[in-house]
Amino acid sequence: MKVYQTNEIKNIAILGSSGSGKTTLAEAMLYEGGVIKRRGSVEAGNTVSDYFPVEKEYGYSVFSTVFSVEWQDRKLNFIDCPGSDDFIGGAVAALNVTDTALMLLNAQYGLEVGSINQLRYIERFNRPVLFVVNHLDNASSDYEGTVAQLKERFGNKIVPIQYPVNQGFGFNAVVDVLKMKMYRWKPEGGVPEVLEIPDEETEKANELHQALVESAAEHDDRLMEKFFDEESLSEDELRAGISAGLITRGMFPVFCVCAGKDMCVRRTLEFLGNVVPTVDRMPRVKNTEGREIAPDANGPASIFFFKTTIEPHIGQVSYFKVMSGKVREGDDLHNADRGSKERIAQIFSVAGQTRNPVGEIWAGDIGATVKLKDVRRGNTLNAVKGSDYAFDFIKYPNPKFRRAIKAVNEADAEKLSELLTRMHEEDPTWIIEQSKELKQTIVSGQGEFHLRTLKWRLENNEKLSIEYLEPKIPYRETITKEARADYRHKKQSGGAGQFGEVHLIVEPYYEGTPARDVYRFGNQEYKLNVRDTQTIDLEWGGKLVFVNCIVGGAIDARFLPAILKGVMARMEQGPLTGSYARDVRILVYDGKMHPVDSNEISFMLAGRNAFSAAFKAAGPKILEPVYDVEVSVPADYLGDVMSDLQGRRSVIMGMNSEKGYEKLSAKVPLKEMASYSTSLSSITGGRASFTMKFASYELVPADVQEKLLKAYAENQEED
Ligand SMILES: Nc1nc2c(ncn2[C@@H]2O[C@H](COP(=O)(O)OP(=O)(O)OP(=O)(O)O)[C@@H](O)[C@H]2O)c(=O)[nH]1
Ligand SMILES: [Mg+2]
Repeated sequence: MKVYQTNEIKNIAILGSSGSGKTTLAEAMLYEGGVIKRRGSVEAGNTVSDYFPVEKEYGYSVFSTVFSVEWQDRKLNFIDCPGSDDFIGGAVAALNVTDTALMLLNAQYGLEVGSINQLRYIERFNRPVLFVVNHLDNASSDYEGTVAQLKERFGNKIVPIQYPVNQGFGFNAVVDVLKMKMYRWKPEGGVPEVLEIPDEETEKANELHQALVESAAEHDDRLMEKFFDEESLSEDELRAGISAGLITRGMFPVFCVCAGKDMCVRRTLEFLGNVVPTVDRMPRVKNTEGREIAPDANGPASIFFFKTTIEPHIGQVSYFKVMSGKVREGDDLHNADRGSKERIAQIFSVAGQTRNPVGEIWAGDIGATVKLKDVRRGNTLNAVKGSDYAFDFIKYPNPKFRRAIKAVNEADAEKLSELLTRMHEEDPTWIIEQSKELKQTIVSGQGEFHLRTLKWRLENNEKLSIEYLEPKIPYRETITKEARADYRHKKQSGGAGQFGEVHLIVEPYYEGTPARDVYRFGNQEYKLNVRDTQTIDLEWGGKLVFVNCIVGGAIDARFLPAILKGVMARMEQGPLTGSYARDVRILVYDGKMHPVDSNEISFMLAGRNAFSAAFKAAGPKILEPVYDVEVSVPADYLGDVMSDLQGRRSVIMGMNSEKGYEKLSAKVPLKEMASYSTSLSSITGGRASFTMKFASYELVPADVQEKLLKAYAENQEED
């Protein structure tokens, strides 16, 4: 492959809901581009893009796949992204390193929830969009309905460039109103006949052509002037106008394909080659410092790694985009994120798992390399040591589904944790947490299916059996009123004795709670003398305020840290259910020592038990994590989704409509979100989606607290 210059390179993400035909389109493009000699199919499990065993097993994409097609002196780099929401991570990474989004729509279903989710990301990245309507050979294909949905959402930014003449079974022709020609294919697809537009189509074609001319003229003043003078534009002028409209997202052209039959694929490649913007025409990216970096081939060499795969027989394959300069085989580069040095032994242009060596690659281009020592996804390598070129800007969506994971055979535990780290490198939305608190390894992902895929890979690729368990909930404990307690720890039965007595008061503590020094319990008033206050930010959230009010040397100052240690031990394993405690103020105001037997352990135990007793007397409550949940659902399912949420102890916070979809926001306890993704998809037939984000800790209702205390007590008995 020749070395392509920055202004000859186009990076395109192929997006669209699951089943819209992205992988099939990729296959047809590779075939028309001469990269493969025969087209494979998803059904046969022999496509270039879905080459992972799990993808062949399931019959759809799990990972994004990079491939390139050389077309009319342009290098078109594509990333075929998985369409399922569960595998959204691949699309998010792709959108970070590509410029144009090719959104494939299934003419049978039009704008699906999957397409709308991805459109939100595309909007967030402000990417130019080309809509391509596929499955036109399907009996229930509805091209007009699909375009109408697009217009309802984007108004007159939607500009059809083609329309099918005979959609449905037997589809084989489109009218192209940029070229003002009709294209017709033989059953095997490929190269079309280019024909004059038949009479019965001319009126419609002219109407659409006029709309295209007007829209193209809108995006370029020079063209607008020409349009006012002559009311028409040449093909090249149309292309220039469309290109300008694409870059500003003022225009979303609509194309047609039948990927399954390889029809209109060449025309799409031609349009991509001629019209969508090259890297150098796109807004500049910013480095992590916010400084704009030009994709300048004469700049310092800098490459950003956006994807990793682990492949049999070769190990880690790292995919990168050249952010600046040129990279050659043999270059030594510096890792801006990890400080290590790397030799780029080989550089490849890729098509799925096929890698073709290329000696050199320029700014804007996408390539791959292997056998790197210490590079992770998100790292940047620079020719200049200490350069501020670093680009780790990929923000993956919050997880929505979590499970505890365990190797069936204890002996495999270590291997499992190594494999999980590797899987996370391949798909960063598989989030692995070794939770000290829950004493579980928690795997979080985008949905039940996402985690089932992980299980499939571990069991089939790595021959390691695992099981998923209910993840525990990271509850918290706190108190709701003040209480006083004292505890004497005494052990004086032979050998080294132990003695320590601690008197303390506890009360709830929140930011800004005023300090007090007078407390009343029963008829007795306690006037305290604050000597020293320590405010501790607890690693699990919340605060502990430890106040030393000891007077008259009742407890020697050297034992205060031991008392605090004892208290912290109980804060780490709360008195109610062994969960972390938070937001408590403790005032140690009295105690007793023994001249010989008092030591650290004595006061640690006395402190812990006095605190425990006071805690239990202070209206102790359990807190649960509550999440902000936002559900996007078609209006006709709103009622069912609302009542389902109400059955999950949720508080509905608000609702607003967004073009045929209702957006519902609610606060829901994590406990009630366990398998929400599965229920939501069964309630709405997969036509809804949601996001969830930790919001706060809230008191659990009394009945829930009761159940938790009972379960904990039963557990204690069993141990
Ligand atoms: N009839 C018909 N079937 C098609 C067409 N394009 C794709 N298909 C079929 O639709 C199914 C889904 O195609 P894929 O290419 O896997 O779809 P995808 O968009 O990659 O799906 P994900 O990988 O899940 O995102 C397969 O069975 C294809 O054979 C088409 O133009 N016409
Ligand atoms: Mg696919």
